[in-house]
Amino acid sequence: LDMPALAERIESLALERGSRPQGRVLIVDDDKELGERYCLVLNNAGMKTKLVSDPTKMMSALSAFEPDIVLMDVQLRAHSGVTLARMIRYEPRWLGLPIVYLSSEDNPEVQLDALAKGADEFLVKPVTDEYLVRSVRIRCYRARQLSDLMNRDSLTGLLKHSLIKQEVERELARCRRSGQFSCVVMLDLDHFKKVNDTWGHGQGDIVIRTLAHLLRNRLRESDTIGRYGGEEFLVVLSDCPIEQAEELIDDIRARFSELVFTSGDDSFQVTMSAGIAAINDFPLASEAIEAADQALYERKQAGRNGVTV
Ligand code: GH3
Ligand code: MG
Ligand code: MG
Ligand code: MG
Repeated sequence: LDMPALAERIESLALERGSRPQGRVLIVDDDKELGERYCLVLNNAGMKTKLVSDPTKMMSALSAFEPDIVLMDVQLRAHSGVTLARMIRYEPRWLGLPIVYLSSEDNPEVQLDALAKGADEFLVKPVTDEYLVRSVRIRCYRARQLSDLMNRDSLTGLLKHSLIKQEVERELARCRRSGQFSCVVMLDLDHFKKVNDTWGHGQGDIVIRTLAHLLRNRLRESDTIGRYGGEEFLVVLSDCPIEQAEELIDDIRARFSELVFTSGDDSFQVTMSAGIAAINDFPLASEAIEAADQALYERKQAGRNGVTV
C-alpha cells in the first residue's frame, strides 16, 4: 500500500465532497495515560481524537464528536468493553461505525466474543505506533466511502434529503445553545423542465452538478448543502444573519446566471431562485424549511432569477 498516495486520495475525496478532511477517532480507555498516548500518536498523524475515560459517557461522546472510528480497550474497570460494542450497535445510526479493539487480550474466545457483539477488528497489543496509525487511517477511509455511499447523492456528492433535514435540526439546537443566528435556504432551478426538454436530460444533469459545485466553492466549510429534491437544494448557512445570507445567496444567484453551458454548437444559460428563512424564528426545524419553501414559492410568483427573504 502506498500510504502517501492513499492519504492524498482521502484528502482530495473529502475536499471534493466538501466534508471533513481528517479522520476522527474516538478512543475509549479508562487508563487515561494510555488513552492520551494514543491521542498524541494519532494527532501527530493529522487525525482528530477525543478520549473518553468514563465509559458511561461514551454514547453522548459519540453524538457530540461523530467519529469515523472507535478505538476501544477491552478491559475497563467497571464495564466490559465488549458490552460497549453492543451498546453502540443498538443504535441504527451507528451500525456502520467501525469499532476496533486494542487489547493485550490474546484469548481467542474473548476476541471472537467481541467480534460477535459488533466489533470489526481486534488488534492485539503490542502494536507499533506506525501500525496503529496506518490501520486506523485505512479504516477511516473505508468508513467514509461507505457513509458517503449511504448519505450522499451520487450525482452531486451533496447530502441526501433526510440527512440535510437532520442538519437543520442540529443547527436549530446549536442556535439555541450559542445564541448565534443561522439561515436555511431553499434553491430551485428556473424552468428546468424546459432545460431538459430542449437540451436533454444529460445536459440537465450537468447543470445540476454545476450549481452543486458553485455552492460548495462559494459557501463556508461550516455550511451544509443538501440535494433536497431533483433540482432543489437546501442550504444551512451557519452563524449567518439573514441580511448577510440574502447578499451571499444573491451573489451566487448572479454568478450562476452568468454561466454559459454548451451543447454542440449551441449554448444556453439557466437561472435559479431562492427563498431564505432565519432558523431562529422558528420552534421547529420543519417550520423553518417550510418558511424557506414558502419564500421560494413567492419568489417564483413574483418573477424568477431572484432571492426572497
Ligand atoms: P420552476 O421555475 O417553476 O421551478 O419550473 P421548473 O420547470 O423547474 O419546475 P419544477 O421545479 O417543478 O420541475 C422540476 C424538473 O426538474 C422536473 C424534472 O424533470 C427535472 N429534474 C428533476 N430531477 C432531475 C435530475 O436529476 N436530472 C435532470 N436532468 N432533471 C431533473
Ligand atoms: Mg484497561
Ligand atoms: Mg424548478
Ligand atoms: Mg423543483
